[in-house]
Amino acid sequence: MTAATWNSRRIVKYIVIYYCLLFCVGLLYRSAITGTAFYQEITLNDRFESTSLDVLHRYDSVRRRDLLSGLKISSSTYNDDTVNEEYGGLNNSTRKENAVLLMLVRNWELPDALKSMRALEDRFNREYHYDWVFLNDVPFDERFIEATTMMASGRTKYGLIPTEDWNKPDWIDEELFESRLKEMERQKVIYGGSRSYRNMCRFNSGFFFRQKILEEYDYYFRVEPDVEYFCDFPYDPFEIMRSQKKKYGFVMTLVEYKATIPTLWNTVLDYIKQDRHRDIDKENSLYEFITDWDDVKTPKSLVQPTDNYNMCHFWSNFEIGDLNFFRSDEYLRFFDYLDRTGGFYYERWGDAPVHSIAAALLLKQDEVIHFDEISYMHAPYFTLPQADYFQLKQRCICPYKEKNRIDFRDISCLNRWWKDGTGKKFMKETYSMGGV
Ligand SMILES: Nc1nc2c(ncn2[C@@H]2O[C@H](COP(=O)(O)OP(=O)(O)OP(=O)(O)O)[C@@H](O)[C@H]2O)c(=O)[nH]1
Ligand SMILES: [Mg+2]
Repeated sequence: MTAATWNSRRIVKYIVIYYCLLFCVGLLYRSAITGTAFYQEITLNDRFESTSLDVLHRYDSVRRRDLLSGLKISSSTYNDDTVNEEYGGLNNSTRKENAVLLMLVRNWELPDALKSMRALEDRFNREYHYDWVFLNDVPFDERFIEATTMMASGRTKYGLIPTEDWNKPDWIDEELFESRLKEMERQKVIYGGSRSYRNMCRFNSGFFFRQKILEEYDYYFRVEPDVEYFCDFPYDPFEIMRSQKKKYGFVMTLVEYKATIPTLWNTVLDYIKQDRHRDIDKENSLYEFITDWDDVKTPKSLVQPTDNYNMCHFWSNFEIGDLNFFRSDEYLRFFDYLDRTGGFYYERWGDAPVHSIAAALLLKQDEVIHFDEISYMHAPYFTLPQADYFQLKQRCICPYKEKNRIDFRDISCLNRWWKDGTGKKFMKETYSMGGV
């Protein structure tokens, strides 16, 4: 054997040994990793299980599962009882208050109406079975009735709004109205050129509570199509309204577009003047909440103080109210005075500022409630309980970006509510001691 052959054999041998070693080290490394992973998996599983067991019954009392009486009909289920006509409905009801879930809606909004219903049923009503009332300015079609009935856990009723409660009154000057519509459209005021939107706002301001179908109820919860409730309700808000003698409840408060209500406040001031303290008691009402200009994190630049209304209002697409407040002579007098000016048509007064100003003038401070613990989304804004503890306890799922959470945005009036309403005691104390 030549020296060269011997050398090359040796090289081959070393290479083989090198790769064998590499393979063995690889094997050892892999089993070490999987061993650790396996070990980690076991301990993690244990930890998950014990955490899960730990919380399993922690919130039983607040989740009120004990009140669940059977499956609601809108659930996907194999339970034969759900097709039994005796099943569900009022016989099985745990509802306690004389209250109704109320939706003004158009037939073509059915998918969005179902979306809102599904969320409210799942998060609240499936445990209470409150009635649903649907209102429309044209008759509901069969599909709408069928699908909403199946989605509801309580009774469903459908009301056709009389034309005199919906349409523009005869005394509105047609020419003036036309020119205002065009002008507001040109100025790109939101819904500025819409006739039906004006009918809707006037109806929601002065006529919804007069509908025959609502006569039997004391409280209503307004629901719009395409809204969301993404945490469990921690209580029955109707029960809170009755037991705490509340007349108006809200979740969001923000500033209104000035362009939609240029003369509303002056009209309100005229009303206050002629009222001569009959209905309005500025001291004990929420007058301060809507006229206060202190800088409580709502930059003044957002709203020009051309008059002393600070534009704060409760966002009425969510509202829980006492129907008897709206039926009262005080409210009717207020609404009629505004209505006679034609502002619902010549401008585009929304039901939100109208309800809010009425509540602020005619109710006592503690008759309005901020439902702090209820989550809600109406595009583009949402709100949800602040504390992480409540978000967990109420099983919140919030898919939205924090920037659209209204409460701490510049346009929110929540800070003002905390100061001037029945909000946070510390805000009142801080301001009464001379500011922050
Ligand atoms: N029956 C009926 N309902 C209407 C009409 N216009 C609006 N509504 C309902 O009135 C409520 C308010 O209307 P929206 O279109 O949601 O008005 P908004 O909340 O100010 O604006 P967006 O939700 O941003 O469009 C909703 O429940 C609508 O379904 C209408 O012409 N007829
Ligand atoms: Mg809406």
